[in-house]
Amino acid sequence: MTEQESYPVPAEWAARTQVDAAGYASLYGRALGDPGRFWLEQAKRLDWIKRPEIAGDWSFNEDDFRIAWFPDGRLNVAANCVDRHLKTRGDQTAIIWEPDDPADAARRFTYAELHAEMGRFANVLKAAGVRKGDRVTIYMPMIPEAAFAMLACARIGAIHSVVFGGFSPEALAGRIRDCDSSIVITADEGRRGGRPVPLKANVDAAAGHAPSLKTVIVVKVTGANVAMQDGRDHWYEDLASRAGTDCPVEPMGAEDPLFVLYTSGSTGKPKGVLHTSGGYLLWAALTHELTFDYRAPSIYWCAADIGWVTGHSYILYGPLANGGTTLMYEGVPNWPTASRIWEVVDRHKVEILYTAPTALRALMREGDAPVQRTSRASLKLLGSVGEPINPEAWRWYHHVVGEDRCPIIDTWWQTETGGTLIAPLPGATALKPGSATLPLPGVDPQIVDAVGNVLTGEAEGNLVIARSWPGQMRTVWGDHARFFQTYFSTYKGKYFTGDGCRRDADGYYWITGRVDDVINVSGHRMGTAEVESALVLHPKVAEAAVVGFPHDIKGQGIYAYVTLNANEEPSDALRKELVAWVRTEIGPIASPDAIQFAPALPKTRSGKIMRRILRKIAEGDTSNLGDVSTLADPSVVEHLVANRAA
Ligand code: 6R9
Repeated sequence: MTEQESYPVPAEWAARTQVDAAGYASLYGRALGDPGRFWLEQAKRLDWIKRPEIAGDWSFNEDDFRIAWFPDGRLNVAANCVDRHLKTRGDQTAIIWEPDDPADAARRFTYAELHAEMGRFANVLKAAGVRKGDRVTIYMPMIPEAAFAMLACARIGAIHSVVFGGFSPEALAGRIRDCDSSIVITADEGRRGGRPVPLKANVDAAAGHAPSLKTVIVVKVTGANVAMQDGRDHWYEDLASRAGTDCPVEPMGAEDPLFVLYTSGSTGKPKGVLHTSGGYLLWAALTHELTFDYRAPSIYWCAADIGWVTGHSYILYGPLANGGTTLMYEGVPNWPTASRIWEVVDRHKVEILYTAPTALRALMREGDAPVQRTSRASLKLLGSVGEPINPEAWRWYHHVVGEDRCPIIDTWWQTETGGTLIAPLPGATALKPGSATLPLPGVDPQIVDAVGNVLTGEAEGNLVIARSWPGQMRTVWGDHARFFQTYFSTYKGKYFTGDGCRRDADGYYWITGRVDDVINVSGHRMGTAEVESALVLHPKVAEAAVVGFPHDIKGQGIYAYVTLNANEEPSDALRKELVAWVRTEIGPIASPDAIQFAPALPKTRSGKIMRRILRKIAEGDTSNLGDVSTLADPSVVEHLVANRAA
């Protein structure tokens, strides 16, 4: 339906872009045509201690399975993100920090200041006994010290494992144990939406279940009175006052690990996704430049948390590798008011804003007025990441937020991919609301059916990537067999993304959601995202989540959880209206069999709807809902169970 709706590249973008449509076609062709040459050429965008002579060395086959990029190269990631800019950009702002409370002052760090802070933190870590290859767990709020700590690890060759500050002590302990880290960097408390987050207390609670933990470094943020255990806990301030700012760079192999990041536990035990140094940094830098047409020192804001891969690649590594100015925001999108994001945009003259559909839908629910009371004149480009963006949210983002002048860059990628794989380029690609559009240079997507036949032309099936790219994860920490098993055993010789996907007549890719979310109704395959998109088009609906449930005649029926806009009341009449609405939007095949009105949906702290729980409730199997501890608000589940649609 939306396939026909296309937004051409605006004239001013076509005129000033670094990569136009012909440029994209040429890059794409060269990257797949002569990858060795293309990638060695691209590698020049980094500063190498020893320049690589080998590009990719990989095989996705079981008998010679390996993934390496630039394996003979040596570099240091932190030196690439900071030191090399000192000569040309020493006085340029590297990081703008916007506090939770708008009444507090923002902070700015130039590249020279960032260099000193990173060096100081690195010396503190060294004095605490951290060596190359050691794992350092970072459990911090969104404060500049989180960035200093990550860069400090990279500088001395330690492997950081950032754990999102919203995770429970139990989840934190599991992640400390899994990578056997002996040190945690945290804060007394975090601040989000005007409320304190008891980070240090959570570390104390985790410590009992994490025997490897020997040292805790605590950054003072709120000054709350926290317990400090003698010999184990140290104030960062005290250690830093004894540390110098000069710290030599550790030369690293391109394939030495940079970080481990645990993927959100929607299914099973979280996996420690491992990324290495050279290929990852190159991919973060290249994709950040291409998808946002980024040119330093443009003010750029990725409103993710550093605890997610989006924060790693697109708050820190990509923008800094490109000599950019990156904004770090401590707070949440809707506090103190629904205008906050736009006020931050105005305050810092943000040109590029990158956020998630879930945040947009929440703000959309509050109407246009909170947006319209702000200027947003500085905005040039709007990005989206994390889930399929439903066309209604896309249009709102484009029309209300961007006033029809900012391209919407919908970036499809995963923790595993290190950076974006499928996305439009603002000066090259016509946009279609809801489509991540076309693959980036070097990315070779294929759509396969259930048994692995490659489907050509217009097609719908499972999304696989047929070749390695530099930013690909290298292993699951401590479990290489699981790495192969999870991603390379389903379709031989290919990386399986776990996502469903459709390619339209123009070759555009439309991610339909995780394939475990695909439902089969009377033999017809349907993306849950498709039904959800239809539901949220209804003027009274704020958000919807759709799952399959066993149905005697159809095989699977459609069960929809619907959150209404503020001030709307659930009723049987509205339920009927929504069923009829979906029938007209998609067709009778998509008619929901059950609609449950839900004041809120169960979401992980990164904003992903936990469908596993929704499926169980829909199936009436509520006796064992499994682990709900990673939910942002576990009480949502009780309400859903009590109000199950019959
Ligand atoms: C970066 C990130 C990965 C999963 C991925 C897919 C979904 C992310 C998307 C998208 C449609 C987009 N996803 N971006 N789906 N369009 N633009 O979110 O990583 O947390 O590992 O999640 O998120 O289902 O497989 P991660």
